[in-house]
Amino acid sequence: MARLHPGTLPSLPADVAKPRYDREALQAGIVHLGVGAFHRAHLAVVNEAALHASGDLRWGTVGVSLRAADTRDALMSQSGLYTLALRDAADDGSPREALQVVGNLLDVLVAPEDPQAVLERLAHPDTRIVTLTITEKGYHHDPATGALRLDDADIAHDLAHPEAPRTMAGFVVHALNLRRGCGLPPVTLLSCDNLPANGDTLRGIVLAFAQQVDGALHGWIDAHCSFPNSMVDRIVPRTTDADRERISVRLGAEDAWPVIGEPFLEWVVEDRFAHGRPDWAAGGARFVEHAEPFERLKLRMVNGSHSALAYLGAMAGFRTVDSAMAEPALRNFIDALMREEIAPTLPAMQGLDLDSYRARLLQRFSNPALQHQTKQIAMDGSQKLPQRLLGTVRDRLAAKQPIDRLALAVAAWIHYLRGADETGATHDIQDPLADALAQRLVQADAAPSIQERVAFFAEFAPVFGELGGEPRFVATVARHLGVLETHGVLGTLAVFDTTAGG
Ligand code: CS2
Repeated sequence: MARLHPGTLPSLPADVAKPRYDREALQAGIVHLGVGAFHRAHLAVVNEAALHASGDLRWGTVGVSLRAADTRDALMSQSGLYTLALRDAADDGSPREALQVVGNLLDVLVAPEDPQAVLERLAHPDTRIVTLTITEKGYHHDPATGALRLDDADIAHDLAHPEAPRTMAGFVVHALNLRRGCGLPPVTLLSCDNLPANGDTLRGIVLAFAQQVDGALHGWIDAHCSFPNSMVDRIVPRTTDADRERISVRLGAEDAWPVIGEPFLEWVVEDRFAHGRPDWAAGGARFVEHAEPFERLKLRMVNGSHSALAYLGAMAGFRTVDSAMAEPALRNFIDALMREEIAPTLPAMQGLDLDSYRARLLQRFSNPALQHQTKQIAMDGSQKLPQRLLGTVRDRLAAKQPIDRLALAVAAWIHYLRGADETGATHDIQDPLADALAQRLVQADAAPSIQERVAFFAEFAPVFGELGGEPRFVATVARHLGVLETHGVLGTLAVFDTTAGG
């Protein structure tokens, strides 16, 4: 079978969408850091629609992998082309998928192989926007406070090696220094990661790094670059070999690196761009003055309940999100978590009906065609819990409202950190703070009671901040962890309403 390539585009089946603009004439106005599946199933697809709608060919993308070479190796043999497969179930329950070949990714650079090339691309006169999906841990920040960790070894390395950085902060700041030195215009830095006030967080990190490099550079970035906040939403499970095979058969050409997503997509972006932007509204993006309420809504409802479902589901032995959702006790718990504990913390928003938002979310989580692994969502919990669950806990504690369901979700994370589910199957703890967390758990085990164990664990400030000192939080998590350890997930949910009260 021939490889997917510009030459194979004309012979693709008629029901596969493909680029309709002049790819050869496309310039690279966007540099995307973290060119993983999410970027290719979300931002790049909206950008593709903008190219189709506007014909403005300044907005091609150069992707950067900050770690591995696999995406570059697969995609450059396809001249950057790849397939997006949007999957859900038809009315009779059978999986269906719509295919689109996306063309605006022009090149992929692998930062560890050639950091200089990445710096040059960021400092290129054509570059106007730098978008980021580098996941929470790519920011090298303290998850509880959002501040850059200047004691981090990679950050220290990047401060000392402007010519060969390793981290996002190092690349961005040293490249901005080059731009400033050459008298080039500033850029927009657009974080599309699941962080609260992601633009403000990115700005704080970039400025903190710049301050260490040069006070005048700090001032230039502060005055000229923009950092819009944005909310992104689309469920994108990891692509499997079965996906690759099925998609290649339908294309009649081999695609080694397709991406899978749900049909649903949202992107809400603050309209503050330092040097122009594509017509992303044509691809479904919504431009607003303040994205923070949308981010809060999404992080708490979508990601908070996703993480709760992932830890509870994985511990009960459910491999996928939809199989966990098919268990009535779990589905009812997630529904009640959103309805009773998360939704009441959200400010009213014009045009938003929280009940339909929740109902649609339950449906999205139940999509059987995605096969989204609970363990994929369970990773990096230390980086995710603060904005997904703990902010909601803080708000409810302050309002003297019950936190039982949120506390059970936190307890499920601690339960998961044991490294084995309730069927006895073991799992690795993938988390940048895995070692520190494991050490905490071992030390906590020496405490005489579960209450004291949780109290000691919750003193872990990078995740819990000051929450570890809140007696009601500690007591409620401890009570639910005790029940989880004795009765398991389904046993806990069966008696949940009788053990609640915190
Ligand atoms: C998920 C998110 O892996 C995870 O942690 O919760 O990737 C989630 O699927 C997206 O944020 C949905 O927009």
